[in-house]
Amino acid sequence: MKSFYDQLRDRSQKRIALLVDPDGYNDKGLNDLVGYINMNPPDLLLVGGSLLFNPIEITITVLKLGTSLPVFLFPGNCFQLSDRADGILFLSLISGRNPEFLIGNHVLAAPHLHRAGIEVIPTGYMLIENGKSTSVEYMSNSTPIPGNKPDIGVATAMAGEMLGLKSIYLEAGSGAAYPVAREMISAIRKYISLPLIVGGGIRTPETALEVFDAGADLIVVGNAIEKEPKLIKEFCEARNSLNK
Ligand code: 1GP
Repeated sequence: MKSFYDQLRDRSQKRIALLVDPDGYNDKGLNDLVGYINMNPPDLLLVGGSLLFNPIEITITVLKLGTSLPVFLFPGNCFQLSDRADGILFLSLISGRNPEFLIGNHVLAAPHLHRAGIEVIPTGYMLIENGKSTSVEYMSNSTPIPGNKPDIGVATAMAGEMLGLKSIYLEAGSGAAYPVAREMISAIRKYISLPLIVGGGIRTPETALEVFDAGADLIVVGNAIEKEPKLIKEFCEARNSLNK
């Protein structure tokens, strides 16, 4: 079977990841979500968050038992590891200058990932400023790239590709007022050949289409579906309209 990265590097297809925050769903909510996922499957399920109160294991187990989608870790720190996941977005926070999130947590995580044998996708994670402070900015103690400076975004993403990272994730922050600006996404798309992941503040299928059109290969939706799980259908229909 193809690894998820093999699928992602086929950039002829647009894809959707659903971010499932273990603190965002109760038992019933999570079971209902599984039902919606199976009716209209996204391409990937991500589990994690900047700061978690609930264990990720339960969320991962419910998603693995209830769906046939790949379940990947999207870890806010090295406490969010699990052998039960299919893989991990191994995030290096290249927009910041905090060594703990560039390499420190990775050293702690590496032996666990090696033993677990799950798929690892080395990902350059770039926080893009969007007008308000976000949890990820505070928790990572790093400064985002100014949203109106695509040149800094381009240079950072280029450096990530030159360093050998396998994908770039542009993050406006969960619950962001606006997604990453079109100018930033399209400027970066022009200069890198890696799969481009974009998340944060994507609340409607219309916005998803704009973000895809700007150059995203995979979009990540969290809050919007947490609030209204039925929206999965509309997001998937938007994706399908581009993959015909
Ligand atoms: C956050 O990019 C993800 O890490 C998703 O953000 O919750 O705003 O959709 P939202």
